[in-house]
Amino acid sequence: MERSTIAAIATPAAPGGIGIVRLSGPRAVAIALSVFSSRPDAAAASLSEAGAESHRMYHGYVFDDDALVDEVLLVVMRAPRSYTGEDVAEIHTHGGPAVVSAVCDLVLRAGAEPAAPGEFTQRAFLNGRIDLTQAEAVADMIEAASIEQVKAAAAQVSGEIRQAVSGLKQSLAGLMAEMEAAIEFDDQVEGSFSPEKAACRIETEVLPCLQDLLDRRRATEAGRGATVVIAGPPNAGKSTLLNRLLGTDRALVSEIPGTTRDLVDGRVWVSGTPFVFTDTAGLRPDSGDAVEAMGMARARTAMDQADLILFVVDAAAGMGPESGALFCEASAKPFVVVANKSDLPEARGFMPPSAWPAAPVVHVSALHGLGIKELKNLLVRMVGEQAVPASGRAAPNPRHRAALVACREALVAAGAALKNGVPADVAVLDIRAAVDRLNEISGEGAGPTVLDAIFERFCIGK
Ligand SMILES: Nc1nc2c(ncn2[C@@H]2O[C@H](COP(=O)(O)OP(=O)(O)O)[C@@H](O)[C@H]2O)c(=O)[nH]1
Ligand SMILES: [Mg+2]
Repeated sequence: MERSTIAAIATPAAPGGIGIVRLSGPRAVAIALSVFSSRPDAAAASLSEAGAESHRMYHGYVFDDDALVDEVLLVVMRAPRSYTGEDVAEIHTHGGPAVVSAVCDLVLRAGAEPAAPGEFTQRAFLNGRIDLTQAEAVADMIEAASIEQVKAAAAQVSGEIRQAVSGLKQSLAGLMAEMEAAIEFDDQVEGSFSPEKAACRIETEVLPCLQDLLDRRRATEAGRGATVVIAGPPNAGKSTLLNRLLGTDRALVSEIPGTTRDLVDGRVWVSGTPFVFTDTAGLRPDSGDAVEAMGMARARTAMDQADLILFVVDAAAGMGPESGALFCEASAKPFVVVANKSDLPEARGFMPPSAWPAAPVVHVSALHGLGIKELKNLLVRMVGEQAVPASGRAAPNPRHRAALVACREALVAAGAALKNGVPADVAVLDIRAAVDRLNEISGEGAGPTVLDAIFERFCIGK
C-alpha cells in the first residue's frame, strides 16, 4: 500500500525568525512545488519535480492562486536520505503564525494530509531509519532542560542504546542457534553443546552487559537541576536576590521586615542547568505575627526539601546571635553564605562568625548586581558535583528499564535451567523470552498500542 503524503507546521505556533512547513511522502515534492514559484511574478510552478535537486535550497515564493503569500526557501530531501526515509520537502516561511498556517493550509489543499503528532518520526521508525529507542530520544531531546540531558539524548539518537541492545541480542541469537541445533540433531552432534558452558556464557558475557546498561542513570534523573532555597533573617535582601537571579521583578521588596510570607519561586537556566529559586519569609526567633509565623513554617519546609540553601545575611548589619541559630538549622543541607549589601562600606571585610561550620562565602550586592555571576558559577559547580555524572551517555528510560529487568529475569531462569539439567528445548524458551523483551526495546514487532503511547508524546510536526 502506498503511504500518504503528510504535512504539518514543524515550528512552534509563535512569532519567530522562520516557520517551517514540512511534507513527507511520495508526493511531498510535487505538492510543495505546486504552491511554489521561483519567480516573484508568477504563480506558475517554475521548478520541475525532476529539476528539484535533493539537499539543495531554492529561493522562491508561495502563491495562493495569483496572490503572493510569502517569500520562502524550499528544501527537497529525497528518499532515503531524509528524516523520515521518504521524500521530504520543507518550505521555510517568515516566522509568523498566520503566514506559516497559510502555507500549511495551501499544501493541505494541494493534497497533503495533516500529520498526526510524531508522525514524521514514526515514519522514520516504520521505514527502518531509526529504532524505537532513537525515536524516543528525539522526544527526549525536545524536552531536554539541561545540557546533560541534551548530550544523553544525542547519544541515544545516534544509536547508543540501539547498539547495546543489538549486541545483547546477537549474543543470545548465537546461543539460541547452538541450542536449537542441539535439539534438532540430538544424537548426531553429541557433546558439541554444553549446558554448563551455555549457562556460563549467560552469566559472564550477557548478564554483565545487561547490568551495565541498567546501571546507567538518566540525565533526566540525575541532572534535573536544583531547587535552591533563599533563606535568612528578615531584610537581608532575599527577595532582591531572587529578583536578581531570575532577572525579573518577581518578589516584593521593601525595607519593612516580614514583607515576604508566601514562597515565591521562579525557574531559570544557568549555564545550561535548570534551577528553581525559592524566596522565603525571613526567619526570626519570634515575630508574634500569626501570618508571618505561617510564612516561616513554609520557609522551613522549603529548606527541608531544598537541594541547596542560599543563606543570605546583611553583611553591613553584621550577624546577631539569633542568625547563628538560624544558620545551624540551614547547615544540614549544602549551603552557601551570601554576604549581601557589599555595596555598603560597612559590609567591607564581613566574615561569618568563626563558630559557623565552613561554607563557601560569596559577597554580593543583590541591589546592584555585584558578585551575582560568581554566585551563579558556584551554584552550577555545586549542583554539578551533586549530580551523578551522566557524562553524555545514553541511559535506559523507564520503558527500557522494565524490559531489561524482565530480560534479566528470563536469563537468570535460563541459566538455572541449563545448570539443573533441564532439557535444551525447554531452557531455550527462557532465552527466547529474553530476546522478546529486547525486541520490545528496539520496537521490533511492537504493537500499535506501544507505538501510540510513544508517539503520543510528540508534538505535531516532529
Ligand atoms: N544597599 C543595599 N540594599 C539592599 C541590597 N539588597 C537589598 N537591599 C535592601 O534591603 C531591603 C530589604 O530587601 P528585601 O529584598 O525585601 O529583603 P528580604 O526581607 O530579605 O526579602 C530593601 O530596602 C532592599 O532595597 C543590597 O545589595 N544593597
Ligand atoms: Mg522578602
